[in-house]
Amino acid sequence: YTEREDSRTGLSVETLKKAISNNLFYVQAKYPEIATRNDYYMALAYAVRDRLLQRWVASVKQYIQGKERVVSYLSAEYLLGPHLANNLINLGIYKEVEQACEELGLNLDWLIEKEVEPGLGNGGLGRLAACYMDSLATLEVPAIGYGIRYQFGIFEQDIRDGWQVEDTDNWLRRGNPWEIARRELSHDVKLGGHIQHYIDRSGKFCSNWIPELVVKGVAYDTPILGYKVNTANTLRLWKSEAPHSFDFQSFNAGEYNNAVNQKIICENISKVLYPNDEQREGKILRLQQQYFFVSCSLQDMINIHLNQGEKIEDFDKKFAVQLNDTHPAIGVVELMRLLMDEHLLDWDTSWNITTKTFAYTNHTLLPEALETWDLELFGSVLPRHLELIYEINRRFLDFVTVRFFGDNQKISNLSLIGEGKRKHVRMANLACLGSHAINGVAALHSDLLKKTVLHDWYELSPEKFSNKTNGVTPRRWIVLSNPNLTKLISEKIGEGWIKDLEELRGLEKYADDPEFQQAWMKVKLDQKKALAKKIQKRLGVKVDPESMFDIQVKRIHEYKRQHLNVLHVIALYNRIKKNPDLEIVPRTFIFAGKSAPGYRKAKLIIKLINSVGEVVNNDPDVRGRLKVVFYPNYNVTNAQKIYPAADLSEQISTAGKEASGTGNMKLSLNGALTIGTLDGANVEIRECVGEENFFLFGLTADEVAQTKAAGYKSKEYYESNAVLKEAIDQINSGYFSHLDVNTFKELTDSLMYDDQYLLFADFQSYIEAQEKAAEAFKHKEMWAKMSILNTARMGKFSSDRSIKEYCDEIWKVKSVPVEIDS
Ligand code: 26V
Repeated sequence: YTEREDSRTGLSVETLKKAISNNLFYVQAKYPEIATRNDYYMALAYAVRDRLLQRWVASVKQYIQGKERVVSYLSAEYLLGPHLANNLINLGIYKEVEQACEELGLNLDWLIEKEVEPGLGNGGLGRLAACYMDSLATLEVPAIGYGIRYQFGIFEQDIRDGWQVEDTDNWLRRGNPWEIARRELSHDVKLGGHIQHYIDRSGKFCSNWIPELVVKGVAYDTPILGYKVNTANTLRLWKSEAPHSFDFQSFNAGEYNNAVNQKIICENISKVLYPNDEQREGKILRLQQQYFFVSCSLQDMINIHLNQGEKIEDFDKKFAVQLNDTHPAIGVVELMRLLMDEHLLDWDTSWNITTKTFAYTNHTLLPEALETWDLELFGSVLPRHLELIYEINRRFLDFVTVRFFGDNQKISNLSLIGEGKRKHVRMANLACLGSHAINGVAALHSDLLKKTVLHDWYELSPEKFSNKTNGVTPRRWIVLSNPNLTKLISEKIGEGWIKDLEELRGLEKYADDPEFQQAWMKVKLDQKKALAKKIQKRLGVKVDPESMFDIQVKRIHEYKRQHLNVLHVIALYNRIKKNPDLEIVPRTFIFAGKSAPGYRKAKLIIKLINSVGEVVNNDPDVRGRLKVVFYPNYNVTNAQKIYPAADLSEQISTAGKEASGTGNMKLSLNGALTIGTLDGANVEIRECVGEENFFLFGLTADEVAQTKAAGYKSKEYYESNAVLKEAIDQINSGYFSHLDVNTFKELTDSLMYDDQYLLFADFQSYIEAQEKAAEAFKHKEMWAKMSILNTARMGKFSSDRSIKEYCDEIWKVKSVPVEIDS
């Protein structure tokens, strides 16, 4: 051991103690008597960071020397969750740090809870990116994640008078010990302006983009460590700034205000995350964000490649670039521009490199979420790219016209430019054309892509299509969030499952063992007690840990049908009201999730949940047998506390609408049973855990389509189902809204006269499945067995499995173990 290694890399309790104390003094400039909780958090975080840096530098060094292909994951969102505890687990020093803290008179949990999580994503898509970064590092695959360092992440949700209220997420206000600002590493990004065309001396046709504005992107790196390996990959997020040069120009011209304005415009680009998932907003700033981070990232990759002494022609051999939905799809055109305008390659060479580089993952079938940009707006931000898109499209349509001669509908469907009221650029078409591989995120979703939104692309190039079912990282979603379950599992089958989740199958043989069942249910009960405590503290609602914890946590959206769940609550409540002595399985309904700020019906659903809760929770006839809780500000931190406490997992979207879902996986892994439709990954979860361990209900995706085609009238279901009718009438009567009959009108009207997500059609089937769940819950041994089997059979849904499939089938990359020289 050298001295440096000892104090900054050593992993013994003694060394860790010394490191924390040193950091308190030398980083925070404090001594114990005056140190705050945050000072101690920072002191510990920097001690952990030192240990990360050792691995990170070794990883970067190894990659620079090597010739291996690197994965470049382009995503506008990363929903990482808090770093500290995760890094302790992946470093394998949780116990040591716990003890070091104790000996310093500190409580580790208390410090862990101090961390403000980076909420740089909306929901499933951003969280998937985070799980994939974890798995890439754990599988020792060289990878860089590229994205945006939003100054403000997803808003914080508060509930006032039952309504969602948004507050800005100022996550950086106390500093961020997990990032390394690379001030020296930046790229310029042009925006707006016009194009000059000229012919150079050799007779070559050339373009010169004269921008209206140049923005500088500065790299901020966060090391992402794998589980008990030396690999630490890089998450490189770009912050937008004004370039150093221009304020001088304006100053000289005496245009002070102009200079300040320009600076603000530049800084605005990475200021805030757009909070609408699954809802398009044609905002110029959003397009600028997308182009900004994609251009920085591609310039960065080209730099890395050329700095290794490689030829630009070999770019696709160095990088496999994955487009996380269409948000970074402009990268297809940007790479063409960089190769042709900056590196002077010809068209065919450039196009060949581009299509070998990119692959595209689609994350939604909802037509309102498919990104398009108004052509005029697009041209005003990216004039050169619009030219290139015209040329890409011209060549493509020439080809397609021959291939599908006479089928004008198909040809116009495939065009990169959509006509209609206003012309628009279609980002999904651009992503498909510019990629060699296209995938959906669950078997059903990938299938539906081929049949519906991407049907014409499938007919054109069927060989590009595949499925990559999503997965989640067991490190964060079991080891970190459910330590008691982790301990119980490892006592039985060892620790191998943490890196090879299929090993959970070893639990199957204990599913009937009464002792194991009891231990299993004890862990569950303890988690429920912990959550009940939080609920009491946060909301002042007392819930019974022995009751069934019936949980629906996810973004609030009509297609996810939180209001169907509410209708079930009302049905149970009315049953009790009619017969207060009824034997009923006590339930605690827990909801959590954010609504897009401008999505009125989703906000009304939140209000409805809270209004029904207010009535049900306080009605003496209910005698506490039903409780309804809306847990505010659903984020990674809160999710980690909620999943382990779930008995029943609500996965009740309209079949054909949820691309995959990943909360469904986390809940089932933590021993919850699922009540769900045949949608997204539910289909595969049910196949794995066994149909007898899954409460299925509702129309299939095919039946949904048929029902709609046959002229679905929701009102008919309302007329013929007394329980449903009573619930809706009751909402409309003002029963849950202090007699105001208008509060929920927009919501109930849309159900009665439109109901595009078929709540009414699925209502009866849902109620029956809920009855089966209640019946099963009464039989404690049976429930325990089903719960154990759920966990035991969920091995497939590790993100390690997903990432292996991407590596083998799409990216063609291998693992590169990292050596640490000591
Ligand atoms: C779309 C937009 C539109 C413009 C404004 C900002 C914004 C942000 C995100 C999105 C895409 C949402 C798509 C998404 O999150 N899909 C989810 O992806 C999960 C991971 O594959 C999957 O499990 C969920 O089923 C799917 O809804």
